[in-house]
Amino acid sequence: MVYNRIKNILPVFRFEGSYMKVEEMTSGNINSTYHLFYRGRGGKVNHYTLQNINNFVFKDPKAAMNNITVVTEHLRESFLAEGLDPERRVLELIATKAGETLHVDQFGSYWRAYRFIDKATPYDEIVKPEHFYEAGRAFGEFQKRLSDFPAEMLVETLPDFHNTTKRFYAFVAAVAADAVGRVAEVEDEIEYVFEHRKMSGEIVKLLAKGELPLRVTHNDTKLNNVLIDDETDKAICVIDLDTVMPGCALYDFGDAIRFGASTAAEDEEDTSKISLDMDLYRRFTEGFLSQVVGFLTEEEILRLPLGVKVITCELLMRFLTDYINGDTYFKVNSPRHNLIRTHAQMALLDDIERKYDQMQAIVEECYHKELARREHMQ
Ligand code: GN1
Ligand code: MG
Repeated sequence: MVYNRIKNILPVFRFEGSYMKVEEMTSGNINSTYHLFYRGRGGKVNHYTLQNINNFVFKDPKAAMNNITVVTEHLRESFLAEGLDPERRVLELIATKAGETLHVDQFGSYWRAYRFIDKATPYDEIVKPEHFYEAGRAFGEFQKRLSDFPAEMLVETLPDFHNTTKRFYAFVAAVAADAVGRVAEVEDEIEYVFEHRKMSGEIVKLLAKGELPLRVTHNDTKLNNVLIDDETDKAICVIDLDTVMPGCALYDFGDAIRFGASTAAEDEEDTSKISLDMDLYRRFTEGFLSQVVGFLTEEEILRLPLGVKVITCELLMRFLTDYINGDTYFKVNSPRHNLIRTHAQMALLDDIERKYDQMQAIVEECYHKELARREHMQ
């Protein structure tokens, strides 16, 4: 039972009221997340999020928590400076009774808690197209609010997270090791990765040459990492802040499109259902550009479509690497899950390549519209 997994952890945190129930939230691929309900004063229900941090992935959970603390403080201040209430806009950590943001249990497992933002939904897929404009606006705004954040205050919790060149080498090493004997059955997929090798390293090269800048970015911009208010249908809060680190704006744009503008789930088995929805692509682009024009360089903006291609290839490599390694990183619901995810990314990447010129044209068009809109406002 879910309750048994967390019952010893509950008394550790400063949750207010009496425990009512717990629901497991299943959409994340890394951490385990629980929604807690407490009966507070006057019968009011207090909601909390409790998370078990995957410390196979996050080797230094303390550093990750320190990053989250300073980033959420910065965001809170930035909202307050504009007279906006941060309560539903920024994640708020709940401390332990000892005053810590992190609890280590008797098994050496790491736990943290947030105030749960209720009446808002992290969607796994698009149900209303306007939500995707909102997601674009929210992720763009997130980068904008962190554009004056001192990056040196952040520890790189997952070094080289989007370094696709190193991801490629890790993939090659996995193939060479063939730890669980799966290589023979994925020869075509391996060849596909080799065919895309050059393209996958393009952003890394541009960063190294200084043609793209490093910025503080979210690095995991899946649609379900932004909360949409149930009443207003507006994006209110960007969540899942473990990967906030110095990164590249193109990856945040790219990963959001990869996940949210695909016509099917990241693990859809029927690849004939998978394509890039250009209406959704345009909506996200409009939302994103409504925020980032002004602080991203023109070069970054015009190169945003490259982020979509590269990040889709990155995830393809990561899923395939994990399949070859015997599913040690991502949560899987069957032994084929990572292979299914790999095939889905291959189908999506094929479609992205077919539509690439169109994607580029849309970014240019939206950029010029946004510039014109701003000029008009002055
Ligand atoms: C993981 O935990 P979740 O589901 O938000 C992963 C992302 C991948 C994503 C693929 C720390 O994110 O990088 O894009 O799965 N997070 C980490 O679904 O590796
Ligand atoms: Mg995550």
